[in-house]
Formats: sequence, C-alpha cells, structure tokens
Amino acid sequence: MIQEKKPITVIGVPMDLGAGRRGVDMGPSAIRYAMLKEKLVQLGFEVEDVGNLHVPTPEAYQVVDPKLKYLEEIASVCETLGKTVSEAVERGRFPLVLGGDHSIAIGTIAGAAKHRERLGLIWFDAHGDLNTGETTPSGNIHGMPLAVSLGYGHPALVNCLGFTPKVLPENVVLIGIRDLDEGERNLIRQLGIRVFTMHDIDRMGMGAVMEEALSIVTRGTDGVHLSLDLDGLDPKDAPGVGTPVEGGLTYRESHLAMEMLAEANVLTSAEFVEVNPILDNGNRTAKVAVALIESAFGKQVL
Ligand code: HAR
Ligand code: MN
Ligand code: MN
Ligand code: MN
Repeated sequence: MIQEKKPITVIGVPMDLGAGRRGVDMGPSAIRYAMLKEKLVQLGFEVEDVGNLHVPTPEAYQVVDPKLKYLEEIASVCETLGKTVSEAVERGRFPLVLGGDHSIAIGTIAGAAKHRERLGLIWFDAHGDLNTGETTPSGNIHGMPLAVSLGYGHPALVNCLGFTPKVLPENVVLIGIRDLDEGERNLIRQLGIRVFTMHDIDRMGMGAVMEEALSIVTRGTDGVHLSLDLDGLDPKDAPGVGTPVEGGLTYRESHLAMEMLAEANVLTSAEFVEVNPILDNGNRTAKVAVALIESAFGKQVL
C-alpha cells in the first residue's frame, strides 16, 4: 500500500456497547483531533473521511443477555460497518477504521474478507478477544471479536454480512498477548493459532516476531487486515485505554512492527481501537495511535 498510495477512507465507529466502561466512544474524535488526516496527507495520500457511523447510547438500551451485553445493537452496527468497509474497497480505497471498542472488528473484518479469497489477520492486543457467550467472564462483546471472525460465537455476530468464517486459524497471528482466559487458551490450542505473547517478544525481539508473523498472514492470502488494540502497548506509552495491562509493547517495538508492515506492503485494511480519552492524559494515546498509523502507511525518518 506504500508505493502505490491507495486513497484512504476513514470510518469512525464511536462504539462502547462492547466495553465494560464508557469513554471509548470518544476514540474517533480523539484520533481525528490528533491530526490524523493532516499527517496522512503529508505522507502523500488522498484521504476521505466519511464521518462516524451511528451507534446507540448504552443508557438508552437494556442488557437482555448478561453473557452477551447489547448483542442486537452491536450486531446491527457491525452489519452497517461491514457494508461501509466493503463499499470503500469496491471504490478502490483503503478502509481505515477508528474505534470504538474492539467489538467493531466483527464488522471491519467482515467487510474486508468479503473481497478476498483468503484474508490474513494480524491482531495486536494485550487480550486474546477469543471468548464466546459460553466462556466470557464479563459478557462484554469486545472480548469476543477474534473468536467471532474465526466462526465461533453467537450466530447474530458470526453471520455478519452473511458468511462465515472470515479468516482461517492458519492465517491469523496475535502479538502482545499477556491476559488470557481459560476458554481462550483452549480455543488457541484447539485451532493451533500462532500467538506471540510478551514472553515471546522479550525472547525473540520484535523484528523476528514480525518476520514470522508476516509469513503466516501472507501464506496463501490475497489481503491482510491489521487490527490494533491500543492496550497492546504498555500503559506507560498508551495510558488512555479501557483495560490497561502492565508489561506491554513499548513505543519503539510497536513502531517497528508498523514499519515492517509498511515495508512488506501487504496491508489492505486496518483498524485502531480502544482509545479512551477520558482515562488519558493530554490525548497521548490518540497521538500514539496516529504516529503508529503514519508508520504503517510508510513514514520513515530518512
Ligand atoms: N478477556 C476479558 C473479557 O472477555 C477482557 C477482554 C476485553 N478487553 C479488551 N479487549 N480490551 O481486548 O472480558
Ligand atoms: Mn482487543
Ligand atoms: Mn473471503
Ligand atoms: Mn485489549
């Protein structure tokens, strides 16, 4: 995507129905306020911002199933998001989605996978997001989108845009992981998904991790989606997230990962999620998100 400078379509999704606390609904504004469009234009991209999708406010709705909170509302937003992403791809554009909590990945990945024979998926996160309504400790759907994209979970989510699965386990990698639930560990073992925990990153270094990750997400695929949860970074570098976990990726490690993605020139869509400006100081986390986006789109020092 770097050499050809595909035009970019920015899509905001002020979703917080999938998270346990308010604030990530302001993520898209915080990221825009951190000069996203200006920075991408400086890099030579044509950028269109289609604004925010409509997302219901949790206070106006009731939890029906405590194991799948706001299921119908989230499924409906993801359906709309999937169509919006899909239309951007059809218009020859690169969809760049701003969250919002991570449940939106259900829609983004549906829209991206619709146009690929086989989509690779690279998932940066502290968490696995591999729960289902059966295994979830919280009932929060932002802990489920990766399971859903692999075909596991409630049919209202799994059947987003009318097909499943969106990705195959052999083309999925997780990076930065340090907080898994028992059901998530079981699904990882059952499917044989490659997970680079913080332990692996400490031992191998991010360069070697990304080399292996790139080989997995590109093997037999015709597109790669990047789903980056800002809580994958260490809370020292990204304090404004809903569920911070100590011991995460450093600013430099995460930049190296984005730079290697840009060098490989394989990305066909991306999303940056879980920015919570209420819990931030000085919009630092949104600024970090924009800096990572610049690197993913090919910004170099020299
Ligand atoms: N695993 C926990 C759950 O399912 C917490 C995960 C949600 N946090 C996120 N997602 N930000 O990455 O509730
Ligand atoms: Mn996540
Ligand atoms: Mn497909
Ligand atoms: Mn997370």
